[in-house]
Amino acid sequence: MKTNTFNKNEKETFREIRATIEKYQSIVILGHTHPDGDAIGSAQSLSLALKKNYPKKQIYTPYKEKSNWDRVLPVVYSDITNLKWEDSLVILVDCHELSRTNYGEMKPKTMIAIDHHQFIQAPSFLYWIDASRVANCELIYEFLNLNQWIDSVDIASFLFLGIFTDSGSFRFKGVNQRTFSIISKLFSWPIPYQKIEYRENNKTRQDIENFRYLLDNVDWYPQGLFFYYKAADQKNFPVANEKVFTMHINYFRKIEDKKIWVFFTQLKPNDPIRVNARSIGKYDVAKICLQFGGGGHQNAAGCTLKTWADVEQFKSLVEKEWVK
Ligand SMILES: [Mn+2]
Repeated sequence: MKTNTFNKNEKETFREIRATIEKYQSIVILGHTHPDGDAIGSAQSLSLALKKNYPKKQIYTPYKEKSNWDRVLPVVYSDITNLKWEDSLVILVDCHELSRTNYGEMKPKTMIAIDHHQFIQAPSFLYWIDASRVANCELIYEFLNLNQWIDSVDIASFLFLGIFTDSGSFRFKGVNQRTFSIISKLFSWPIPYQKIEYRENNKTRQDIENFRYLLDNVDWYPQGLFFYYKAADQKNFPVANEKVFTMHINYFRKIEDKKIWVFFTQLKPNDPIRVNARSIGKYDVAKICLQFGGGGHQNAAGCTLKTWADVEQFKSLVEKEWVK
């Protein structure tokens, strides 16, 4: 069992991480694809701290997707025209495999991972992975705090962003005394938390229409529910991406006492089927997603399936899990 303290091993790992950073002139910080508040917050806060403390190093935070969070906080989308991957250190944040980023084909010289997602196989490079943390920004906080690098409102705000969003506004499993102790320290800076909260919960009329479609098409069971969106559904209700549905996935947390709920989304014929699974308490969806090459957390995980026959197989595992 993990305790609520930042232990000696963690300190050692973070010293090693810092020593590795010091060896490299060019550093690329990458989060996972479809970056959320935690992936953005982790990369941006770390980047700000490294830029300030190592002004001669080149620190890159490249993205292939824009984030809505740039309306609230100063997200830097780095130009990587002159970046030489083969000479660079890549720091993976909020993920621990290069294939989870938008730069999977690159060949960096070295990699480090700081993550809070579960894994089956540990990375072959230096890493700190702690699945007991509700947000990766808690780990980035520990690293920056150990080095006394939290020295601006922007760094504090990006760290807050990750913890606030990944914890579902401090509601999810993994929120504890340590979380609030970190938040309390971050609040010594004038964090624009109301702007962050507004952006997190702001919805457009289209979002509500998408939610209506979702509710109309849910397959309800006593222990949970499934939602399917197939390529053929584009005719009746066209959508650009799976996010239009998954943004509403946490709504089902408190419907009766559903244990597990899963969205299956396929946008075009023959496209892979994206799986987004959520659960409460002891019901473990990461375990199932890991079997299909995906991953995540006990109560929030995802993977990709090739066919609707795989979906049936996935569902049968869910139906075993929710009666346990
Ligand atoms: Mn995260």
